[in-house]
Amino acid sequence: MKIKDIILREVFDSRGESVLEVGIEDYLGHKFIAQNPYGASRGSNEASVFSCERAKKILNGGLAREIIKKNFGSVRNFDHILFNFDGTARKEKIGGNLALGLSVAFARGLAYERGQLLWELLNEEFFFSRPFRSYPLIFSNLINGGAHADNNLDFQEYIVIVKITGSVKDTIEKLIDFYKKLGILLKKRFSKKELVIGDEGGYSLMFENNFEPIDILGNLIEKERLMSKYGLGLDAAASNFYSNSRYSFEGKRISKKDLYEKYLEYFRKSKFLFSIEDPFNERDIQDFKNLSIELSDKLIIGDDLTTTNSAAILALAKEKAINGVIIKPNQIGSVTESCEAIKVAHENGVKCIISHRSGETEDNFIINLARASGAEGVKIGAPVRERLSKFNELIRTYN
Ligand code: 2PG
Ligand code: MG
Repeated sequence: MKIKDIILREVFDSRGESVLEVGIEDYLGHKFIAQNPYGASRGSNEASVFSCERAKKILNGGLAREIIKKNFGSVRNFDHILFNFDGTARKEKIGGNLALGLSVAFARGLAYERGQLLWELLNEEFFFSRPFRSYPLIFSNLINGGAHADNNLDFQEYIVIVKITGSVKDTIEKLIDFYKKLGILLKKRFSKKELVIGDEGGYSLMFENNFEPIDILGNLIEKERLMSKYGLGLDAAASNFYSNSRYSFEGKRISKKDLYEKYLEYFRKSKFLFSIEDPFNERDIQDFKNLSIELSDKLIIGDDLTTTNSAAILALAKEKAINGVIIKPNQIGSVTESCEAIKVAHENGVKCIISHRSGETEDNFIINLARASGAEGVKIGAPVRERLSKFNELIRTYN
């Protein structure tokens, strides 16, 4: 694909924060757009994020010259221009949001030129045209806490993990129904007329303690007779309630040992709890390892811990600190590196959950990445408002 022009725009995400939109134009006048999401709780090793103004300066200061009027035959070739121009681990020279925007927009253009769907192009180039037939599990965050809500929950996300059975559309319809029933139940339980919604569409209320949402969700799963299709997961995002070697938990400052005991208690008490993401501060690898040994039949997932970085995923997989990983393309800043991260994870027995961010855009690239790579999960928030766009893309992409 030969690129005629690059257009950068400042647009807004689901939280009203400014995000960069990248457009690429070919010589026939077709435009291919990418918008990157942004996260409220970010791992410290994530790719850097620049303002639109700064991205424009970088583009005009030499990067555009490397791209415009040039012909690129693969996403990898295109991305290598970005890597060579940047040369830093966290895209500190060009910004992860500019890099990923260019990379995704280019992939869209190349797919169009070849008459392929985006996921087909990615599957062919990065996953050896392996025909993945399985559906991903849907990780849908129905109760929000931590940095995503204004309530007393220390954990960031209470997630239902849904198996797709029958059609994708029917599965989503049932999930929407479950989400609405949860709303009715919470209104009654807390005597509220209206419910506050957190960053990812989940309900945000003052609960009795950090376990109560798990209990409420578990009871609803049983009431709705969804035991064979629904599980539960937590994203503790524990770096956010960690400081000076202690965790702030239900108003107390507790040790990692106490937190570890809490997790064991929760997994014992809830027969539906199946996964936990970032259970400890992102630097405390030994604690991830201990939990992985103790809960060997559960999914212990890295996110802030791994930041979609192949080397980190490999090291943590080898240490058996995780058996699941969150893949967020904007944490690393290119399509090629996101695909590499998935490949490394899969080669080392780690399951991949391709994830949205708390500040989302209309861009549905992540669903295509999941389909292309045979990812085991997609994490896309509650089935409501702007998050529905990802659910709709699931219907389009997997049917
Ligand atoms: C997470 C994400 C998405 P954020 O921590 O997993 O749910 O949140 O985008 O704020 O990092
Ligand atoms: Mg997370």
